[in-house]
Amino acid sequence: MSASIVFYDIPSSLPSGCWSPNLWKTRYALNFKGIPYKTVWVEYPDIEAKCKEIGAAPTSNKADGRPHYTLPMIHDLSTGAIISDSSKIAAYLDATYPDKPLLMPAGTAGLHRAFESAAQALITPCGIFPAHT
Ligand SMILES: N[C@@H](CCC(=O)N[C@@H](CS)C(=O)NCC(=O)O)C(=O)O
Repeated sequence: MSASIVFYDIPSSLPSGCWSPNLWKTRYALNFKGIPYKTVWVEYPDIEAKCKEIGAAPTSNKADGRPHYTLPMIHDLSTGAIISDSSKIAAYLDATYPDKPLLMPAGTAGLHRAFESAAQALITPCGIFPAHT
């Protein structure tokens, strides 16, 4: 089956190529659902330019109000949808491909949001994600 989804990931020198937990969430989601995809590797400093190039929306705003563009991002060539943010991508994949195994079974969206919020609150003070400039 040919890939109808383009998955934008950040490269590394690791054997797997990928390194970021945020990006792994989407790679895992695509693999779990069995949706064929093609990876396009985007170096960290090129993320904003690539997102703007393909017309992706920013995922948040920086402290000074400028738009903040992040990966993961997918471009679904069969629908034209361009989605950023691993949670939104997971919700999109379940809504668009409900015949594949569900990432968030019915009635569990709140549980997933609560888990993500709690995990983020624990991880952020560790300094893993410094404030962006
Ligand atoms: N909550 C977001 C976090 C996305 C995120 O922070 N991505 C980082 C890579 S791990 C990024 O693209 N940062 C680009 C930048 O800050 O310029 C998600 O899960 O997608």
